[in-house]
Amino acid sequence: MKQRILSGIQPSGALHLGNYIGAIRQWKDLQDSSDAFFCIVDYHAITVPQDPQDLYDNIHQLAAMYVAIGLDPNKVTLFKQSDVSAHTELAWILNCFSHMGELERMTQYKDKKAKHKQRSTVGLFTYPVLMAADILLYQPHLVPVGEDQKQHVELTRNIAERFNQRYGETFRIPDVLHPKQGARIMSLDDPTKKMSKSATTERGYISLIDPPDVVMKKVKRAVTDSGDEVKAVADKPALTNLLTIYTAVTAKSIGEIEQLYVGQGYGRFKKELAEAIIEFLRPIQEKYNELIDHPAELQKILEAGKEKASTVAQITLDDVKTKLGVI
Ligand code: ATP
Ligand code: LTN
Repeated sequence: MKQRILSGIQPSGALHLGNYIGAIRQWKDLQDSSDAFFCIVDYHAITVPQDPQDLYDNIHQLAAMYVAIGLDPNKVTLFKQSDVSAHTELAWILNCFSHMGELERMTQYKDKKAKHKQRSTVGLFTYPVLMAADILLYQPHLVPVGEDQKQHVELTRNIAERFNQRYGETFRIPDVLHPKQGARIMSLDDPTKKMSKSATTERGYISLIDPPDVVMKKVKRAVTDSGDEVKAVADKPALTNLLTIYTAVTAKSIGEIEQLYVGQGYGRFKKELAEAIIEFLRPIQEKYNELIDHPAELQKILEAGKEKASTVAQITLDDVKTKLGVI
Protein backbone atom coordinates (compact mmCIF):
# COMPACT_ATOMS: atom_id res chain seq x y z
CA MET A 1 0.00 0.00 0.00
CA LYS A 2 1.31 3.49 -0.86
CA GLN A 3 1.75 5.97 1.97
CA ARG A 4 -0.95 8.61 2.09
CA ILE A 5 0.23 12.23 2.38
CA LEU A 6 -1.69 15.47 2.78
CA SER A 7 -0.68 19.10 2.86
CA GLY A 8 -2.10 22.52 2.10
CA ILE A 9 -1.29 26.17 1.47
CA GLN A 10 -3.39 29.28 1.96
CA PRO A 11 -4.29 31.25 -1.16
CA SER A 12 -2.99 34.45 0.39
CA GLY A 13 -0.63 35.65 -2.34
CA ALA A 14 2.09 34.46 -4.68
CA LEU A 15 4.25 31.64 -3.35
CA HIS A 16 7.88 32.33 -2.46
CA LEU A 17 11.07 30.29 -2.42
CA GLY A 18 10.51 29.43 1.26
CA ASN A 19 7.19 27.78 0.41
CA TYR A 20 8.84 25.86 -2.39
CA ILE A 21 11.92 24.73 -0.47
CA GLY A 22 10.16 24.08 2.85
CA ALA A 23 7.04 22.38 1.55
CA ILE A 24 6.29 21.90 -2.16
CA ARG A 25 9.67 20.46 -3.13
CA GLN A 26 8.93 17.49 -0.87
CA TRP A 27 5.44 17.16 -2.32
CA LYS A 28 6.92 16.86 -5.77
CA ASP A 29 9.46 14.29 -4.65
CA LEU A 30 6.75 12.20 -2.98
CA GLN A 31 4.13 12.27 -5.71
CA ASP A 32 5.21 9.03 -7.41
CA SER A 33 5.71 6.97 -4.29
CA SER A 34 2.61 8.05 -2.36
CA ASP A 35 -1.10 8.64 -2.58
CA ALA A 36 -1.07 12.42 -2.23
CA PHE A 37 -3.74 15.03 -1.47
CA PHE A 38 -2.86 18.73 -1.80
CA CYS A 39 -5.34 21.31 -0.73
CA ILE A 40 -5.90 25.02 -1.35
CA VAL A 41 -7.03 26.05 2.11
CA ASP A 42 -9.31 28.96 1.22
CA TYR A 43 -11.31 28.81 4.46
CA HIS A 44 -8.06 29.32 6.36
CA ALA A 45 -7.33 32.43 4.30
CA ILE A 46 -10.55 34.14 5.49
CA THR A 47 -9.38 34.04 9.12
CA VAL A 48 -7.95 37.47 8.27
CA PRO A 49 -9.73 40.07 6.08
CA GLN A 50 -9.68 39.31 2.33
CA ASP A 51 -10.88 41.20 -0.73
CA PRO A 52 -13.26 38.80 -2.63
CA GLN A 53 -11.76 39.39 -6.08
CA ASP A 54 -8.22 38.99 -4.74
CA LEU A 55 -9.16 35.78 -2.94
CA TYR A 56 -10.82 34.36 -6.07
CA ASP A 57 -7.74 35.21 -8.15
CA ASN A 58 -5.35 33.85 -5.52
CA ILE A 59 -7.17 30.50 -5.41
CA HIS A 60 -6.79 30.05 -9.17
CA GLN A 61 -3.22 31.31 -9.16
CA LEU A 62 -2.31 28.83 -6.45
CA ALA A 63 -3.92 25.99 -8.43
CA ALA A 64 -1.88 27.05 -11.48
CA MET A 65 1.29 27.25 -9.38
CA TYR A 66 0.78 23.75 -7.94
CA VAL A 67 0.74 22.38 -11.48
CA ALA A 68 3.49 24.69 -12.81
CA ILE A 69 5.85 23.56 -10.07
CA GLY A 70 5.45 19.99 -11.25
CA LEU A 71 2.57 18.41 -9.35
CA ASP A 72 0.85 16.13 -11.84
CA PRO A 73 -2.95 16.21 -11.46
CA ASN A 74 -3.07 12.67 -12.89
CA LYS A 75 -0.98 11.40 -10.01
CA VAL A 76 -2.09 13.57 -7.07
CA THR A 77 -5.41 14.97 -5.90
CA LEU A 78 -5.46 18.78 -6.07
CA PHE A 79 -8.53 20.33 -4.49
CA LYS A 80 -10.05 23.32 -2.79
CA GLN A 81 -10.91 23.02 0.90
CA SER A 82 -14.26 24.84 0.57
CA ASP A 83 -15.34 22.31 -2.09
CA VAL A 84 -15.40 19.51 0.49
CA SER A 85 -17.87 20.36 3.25
CA ALA A 86 -16.59 17.51 5.44
CA HIS A 87 -13.71 19.84 6.44
CA THR A 88 -15.92 22.36 8.24
CA GLU A 89 -18.16 19.61 9.65
CA LEU A 90 -15.25 17.75 11.19
CA ALA A 91 -13.69 21.03 12.34
CA TRP A 92 -16.81 21.75 14.41
CA ILE A 93 -16.70 18.30 15.95
CA LEU A 94 -12.98 18.62 16.74
CA ASN A 95 -13.58 22.06 18.29
CA CYS A 96 -15.48 20.12 20.94
CA PHE A 97 -12.35 18.03 21.58
CA SER A 98 -9.87 20.93 21.71
CA HIS A 99 -8.95 22.89 24.79
CA MET A 100 -8.78 26.67 25.02
CA GLY A 101 -5.34 26.46 26.66
CA GLU A 102 -3.74 24.43 23.90
CA LEU A 103 -5.04 26.79 21.19
CA GLU A 104 -3.90 29.83 23.17
CA ARG A 105 -0.36 28.43 23.06
CA MET A 106 -0.17 28.33 19.24
CA THR A 107 2.57 30.73 18.15
CA GLN A 108 1.05 31.44 14.71
CA TYR A 109 -2.17 32.52 16.47
CA LYS A 110 -0.27 34.77 18.84
CA ASP A 111 1.64 36.40 15.95
CA LYS A 112 -1.40 36.91 13.73
CA LYS A 113 -3.54 38.13 16.62
CA ALA A 114 -0.93 40.80 17.31
CA LYS A 115 -0.99 41.83 13.63
CA HIS A 116 -4.79 42.05 13.42
CA LYS A 117 -5.40 43.52 16.87
CA GLN A 118 -8.66 45.28 16.17
CA ARG A 119 -10.22 42.46 14.19
CA SER A 120 -8.83 39.28 15.70
CA THR A 121 -11.57 36.69 15.14
CA VAL A 122 -12.72 33.39 16.59
CA GLY A 123 -11.81 31.88 13.20
CA LEU A 124 -8.19 32.88 13.73
CA PHE A 125 -8.30 31.22 17.14
CA THR A 126 -9.72 27.90 15.90
CA TYR A 127 -7.63 27.93 12.69
CA PRO A 128 -5.48 24.98 13.91
CA VAL A 129 -8.60 22.89 14.54
CA LEU A 130 -9.71 23.35 10.92
CA MET A 131 -6.18 22.32 9.94
CA ALA A 132 -6.52 19.21 12.13
CA ALA A 133 -9.75 18.38 10.29
CA ASP A 134 -8.06 18.92 6.90
CA ILE A 135 -5.46 16.37 7.88
CA LEU A 136 -7.39 13.75 9.83
CA LEU A 137 -10.16 13.33 7.24
CA TYR A 138 -7.65 11.77 4.82
CA GLN A 139 -5.93 9.42 7.32
CA PRO A 140 -2.45 10.43 6.09
CA HIS A 141 0.77 8.82 7.27
CA LEU A 142 2.76 12.02 6.63
CA VAL A 143 2.16 15.77 6.55
CA PRO A 144 4.98 17.50 4.60
CA VAL A 145 5.26 21.12 5.78
CA GLY A 146 7.86 23.72 6.74
CA GLU A 147 9.07 23.96 10.32
CA ASP A 148 6.62 26.71 11.30
CA GLN A 149 3.73 24.22 11.01
CA LYS A 150 5.21 21.63 13.36
CA GLN A 151 3.25 22.90 16.35
CA HIS A 152 -0.03 22.62 14.41
CA VAL A 153 0.69 19.03 13.40
CA GLU A 154 1.51 18.17 17.03
CA LEU A 155 -1.82 19.64 18.10
CA THR A 156 -3.52 17.56 15.38
CA ARG A 157 -1.93 14.42 16.81
CA ASN A 158 -3.08 15.33 20.33
CA ILE A 159 -6.67 15.95 19.25
CA ALA A 160 -6.71 12.69 17.28
CA GLU A 161 -5.31 10.69 20.20
CA ARG A 162 -7.89 12.21 22.52
CA PHE A 163 -10.73 11.23 20.17
CA ASN A 164 -9.31 7.73 19.61
CA GLN A 165 -8.98 7.14 23.34
CA ARG A 166 -12.59 7.97 23.95
CA TYR A 167 -14.21 6.35 20.88
CA GLY A 168 -11.70 3.71 19.74
CA GLU A 169 -9.35 3.78 16.71
CA THR A 170 -10.79 6.38 14.35
CA PHE A 171 -7.94 8.56 13.10
CA ARG A 172 -4.46 7.59 11.96
CA ILE A 173 -1.88 9.59 13.96
CA PRO A 174 0.16 11.39 11.27
CA ASP A 175 3.85 12.25 11.36
CA VAL A 176 5.20 15.63 10.32
CA LEU A 177 7.77 15.62 7.51
CA HIS A 178 10.31 18.45 7.14
CA PRO A 179 12.99 18.64 4.46
CA LYS A 180 16.53 17.84 5.60
CA GLN A 181 17.67 21.25 4.39
CA GLY A 182 15.53 24.36 4.16
CA ALA A 183 12.67 23.63 6.58
CA ARG A 184 12.96 27.29 7.56
CA ILE A 185 14.17 29.66 4.85
CA MET A 186 14.91 33.06 6.30
CA SER A 187 14.07 36.52 5.05
CA LEU A 188 16.62 38.09 2.69
CA ASP A 189 16.58 41.38 4.57
CA ASP A 190 16.61 39.86 8.07
CA PRO A 191 18.05 36.37 8.58
CA THR A 192 16.48 36.17 12.05
CA LYS A 193 12.95 36.13 10.57
CA LYS A 194 11.36 33.50 8.34
CA MET A 195 10.75 34.32 4.67
CA SER A 196 7.05 35.23 4.59
CA LYS A 197 4.67 36.53 1.94
CA SER A 198 2.84 38.67 4.45
CA ALA A 199 6.06 40.50 5.39
CA THR A 200 5.92 44.29 5.45
CA THR A 201 8.35 44.70 2.54
CA GLU A 202 8.83 42.63 -0.61
CA ARG A 203 12.60 42.78 -0.22
CA GLY A 204 12.62 39.81 2.14
CA TYR A 205 11.20 37.20 -0.19
CA ILE A 206 11.58 35.99 -3.75
CA SER A 207 8.21 35.23 -5.27
CA LEU A 208 8.06 32.35 -7.72
CA ILE A 209 6.66 34.82 -10.24
CA ASP A 210 9.25 37.57 -9.74
CA PRO A 211 10.74 38.60 -13.10
CA PRO A 212 14.53 38.16 -13.59
CA ASP A 213 15.46 41.80 -12.93
CA VAL A 214 13.58 41.77 -9.62
CA VAL A 215 15.26 38.52 -8.55
CA MET A 216 18.67 39.99 -9.39
CA LYS A 217 17.91 43.16 -7.43
CA LYS A 218 16.60 41.32 -4.36
CA VAL A 219 19.56 38.92 -4.20
CA LYS A 220 22.10 41.71 -4.67
CA ARG A 221 20.46 43.64 -1.84
CA ALA A 222 20.25 40.61 0.48
CA VAL A 223 21.85 41.06 3.87
CA THR A 224 25.20 39.26 4.31
CA ASP A 225 27.38 38.55 7.35
CA SER A 226 30.62 40.25 8.25
CA GLY A 227 33.76 38.90 6.55
CA ASP A 228 33.86 37.71 2.95
CA GLU A 229 33.87 33.93 3.16
CA VAL A 230 31.04 32.01 1.47
CA LYS A 231 30.40 29.42 4.17
CA ALA A 232 27.40 27.80 5.84
CA VAL A 233 28.39 28.04 9.50
CA ALA A 234 26.53 28.93 12.70
CA ASP A 235 27.93 32.46 12.96
CA LYS A 236 26.98 33.24 9.33
CA PRO A 237 23.18 32.93 9.35
CA ALA A 238 22.67 35.11 6.23
CA LEU A 239 25.20 33.16 4.14
CA THR A 240 23.87 29.85 5.43
CA ASN A 241 20.42 30.89 4.24
CA LEU A 242 21.67 31.99 0.80
CA LEU A 243 23.61 28.72 0.43
CA THR A 244 20.52 26.71 1.39
CA ILE A 245 18.60 28.50 -1.35
CA TYR A 246 21.45 27.97 -3.83
CA THR A 247 21.60 24.22 -3.20
CA ALA A 248 17.80 23.92 -3.49
CA VAL A 249 17.65 25.55 -6.93
CA THR A 250 20.63 23.68 -8.41
CA ALA A 251 21.90 20.11 -8.35
CA LYS A 252 24.99 21.21 -6.35
CA SER A 253 25.62 20.42 -2.68
CA ILE A 254 26.47 23.18 -0.19
CA GLY A 255 30.07 21.86 0.01
CA GLU A 256 30.47 22.09 -3.77
CA ILE A 257 29.08 25.61 -3.83
CA GLU A 258 31.39 26.73 -1.00
CA GLN A 259 34.34 25.35 -3.01
CA LEU A 260 33.33 27.37 -6.07
CA TYR A 261 33.62 30.66 -4.20
CA VAL A 262 36.75 30.18 -2.09
CA GLY A 263 38.55 33.55 -2.09
CA GLN A 264 35.94 35.12 -4.39
CA GLY A 265 34.02 37.34 -1.94
CA TYR A 266 30.28 37.88 -1.91
CA GLY A 267 29.82 39.79 -5.20
CA ARG A 268 30.26 36.96 -7.67
CA PHE A 269 28.45 34.53 -5.35
CA LYS A 270 25.35 36.71 -5.20
CA LYS A 271 25.29 37.35 -8.95
CA GLU A 272 25.54 33.64 -9.74
CA LEU A 273 23.01 32.75 -7.06
CA ALA A 274 20.56 35.18 -8.67
CA GLU A 275 21.25 33.65 -12.09
CA ALA A 276 20.64 30.16 -10.71
CA ILE A 277 17.31 31.25 -9.20
CA ILE A 278 16.29 32.90 -12.48
CA GLU A 279 17.10 29.70 -14.41
CA PHE A 280 15.21 27.62 -11.88
CA LEU A 281 12.13 29.86 -12.08
CA ARG A 282 12.07 30.18 -15.88
CA PRO A 283 10.24 26.90 -16.74
CA ILE A 284 7.92 27.28 -13.73
CA GLN A 285 6.92 30.77 -14.87
CA GLU A 286 6.41 29.65 -18.48
CA LYS A 287 4.09 26.85 -17.41
CA TYR A 288 2.33 29.12 -14.92
CA ASN A 289 1.61 31.80 -17.54
CA GLU A 290 0.24 29.18 -19.90
CA LEU A 291 -2.10 27.75 -17.24
CA ILE A 292 -3.34 31.13 -16.06
CA ASP A 293 -4.56 31.72 -19.63
CA HIS A 294 -6.61 28.48 -19.47
CA PRO A 295 -8.94 28.84 -16.49
CA ALA A 296 -11.26 26.09 -17.80
CA GLU A 297 -8.46 23.57 -17.53
CA LEU A 298 -7.74 24.59 -13.93
CA GLN A 299 -11.44 24.33 -13.16
CA LYS A 300 -11.48 20.80 -14.53
CA ILE A 301 -8.54 19.80 -12.33
CA LEU A 302 -10.24 21.23 -9.23
CA GLU A 303 -13.56 19.52 -10.11
CA ALA A 304 -11.86 16.14 -10.41
CA GLY A 305 -10.02 16.78 -7.13
CA LYS A 306 -13.26 17.71 -5.38
CA GLU A 307 -14.86 14.43 -6.42
CA LYS A 308 -11.95 12.27 -5.27
CA ALA A 309 -11.33 14.18 -2.02
CA SER A 310 -15.03 14.20 -1.07
CA THR A 311 -15.28 10.43 -1.38
CA VAL A 312 -12.27 9.81 0.86
CA ALA A 313 -13.22 12.49 3.42
CA GLN A 314 -16.81 11.30 3.72
CA ILE A 315 -15.73 7.82 4.86
CA THR A 316 -13.90 9.30 7.87
CA LEU A 317 -16.65 11.79 8.64
CA ASP A 318 -19.33 9.06 8.60
CA ASP A 319 -17.25 6.93 10.96
CA VAL A 320 -16.82 9.89 13.35
CA LYS A 321 -20.53 10.72 13.25
CA THR A 322 -21.49 7.10 13.88
CA LYS A 323 -19.17 6.94 16.89
CA LEU A 324 -20.58 10.18 18.28
CA GLY A 325 -24.12 8.86 17.91
CA VAL A 326 -25.30 11.52 15.46
CA ILE A 327 -25.91 9.14 12.55
P1 ATP B 1 2.03 33.95 5.46
O1 ATP B 1 3.28 34.73 5.57
O2 ATP B 1 0.97 34.58 4.62
O3 ATP B 1 1.54 33.40 6.78
P2 ATP B 1 3.72 31.97 4.55
O4 ATP B 1 4.56 32.63 3.54
O5 ATP B 1 4.28 31.74 5.90
O6 ATP B 1 2.38 32.70 4.62
P3 ATP B 1 2.11 29.58 4.25
O7 ATP B 1 1.10 29.66 3.18
O8 ATP B 1 1.64 29.78 5.65
O9 ATP B 1 3.30 30.58 3.92
O10 ATP B 1 2.90 28.20 4.17
C1 ATP B 1 2.82 27.25 3.16
C2 ATP B 1 3.86 26.18 3.39
O11 ATP B 1 5.15 26.73 3.23
C3 ATP B 1 3.83 25.59 4.82
O12 ATP B 1 4.12 24.21 4.75
C4 ATP B 1 4.92 26.34 5.52
O13 ATP B 1 5.47 25.59 6.58
C5 ATP B 1 5.94 26.51 4.40
N1 ATP B 1 6.75 27.71 4.61
C6 ATP B 1 6.31 28.98 4.71
N2 ATP B 1 7.34 29.84 4.90
C7 ATP B 1 8.46 29.07 4.92
C8 ATP B 1 9.84 29.37 5.08
N3 ATP B 1 10.26 30.60 5.25
N4 ATP B 1 10.72 28.34 5.04
C9 ATP B 1 10.31 27.06 4.87
N5 ATP B 1 9.01 26.72 4.72
C10 ATP B 1 8.09 27.70 4.73
N1 LTN C 1 -1.60 26.17 8.38
C1 LTN C 1 -0.91 25.90 7.16
C2 LTN C 1 -1.81 25.65 6.00
C3 LTN C 1 -2.63 24.41 6.18
C4 LTN C 1 -2.18 23.07 6.16
C5 LTN C 1 -3.34 22.26 6.34
C6 LTN C 1 -0.91 22.48 5.99
C7 LTN C 1 -3.97 24.36 6.40
N2 LTN C 1 -4.41 23.08 6.49
C8 LTN C 1 -3.25 20.87 6.38
C9 LTN C 1 -0.84 21.08 6.04
C10 LTN C 1 -2.00 20.29 6.24
C11 LTN C 1 -0.03 27.11 6.86
O1 LTN C 1 -0.26 28.16 7.33
N3 LTN C 1 0.94 26.95 6.07
